[in-house]
Amino acid sequence: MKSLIYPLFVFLLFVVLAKQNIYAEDIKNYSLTIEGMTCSSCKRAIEKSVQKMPGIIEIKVNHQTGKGIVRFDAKKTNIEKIKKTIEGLGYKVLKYEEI
Ligand SMILES: [Cu+2]
Repeated sequence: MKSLIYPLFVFLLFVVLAKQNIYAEDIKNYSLTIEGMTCSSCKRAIEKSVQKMPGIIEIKVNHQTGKGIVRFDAKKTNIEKIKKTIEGLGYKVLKYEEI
């Protein structure tokens, strides 16, 4: 019985590491250029709505520059869905680019 513990441990460690690796490959970062933000309420509205979407890890936007960065799990969402959410609030996504 004792001789089984070590191989089992190695196997489980391998499974965990393999899963993390796959996970890391699915994480995408995009830069955003958004038109229409005029104040910090606009910034908060966008960040709050996008953050609620499944698969979003982080979103940060700047209402002064109109720029933003979003980080998400590509298995759960995509940039088009994020764009739709932002545009559903009344802003326009002029440009997005994977970084
Ligand atoms: Cu505003």
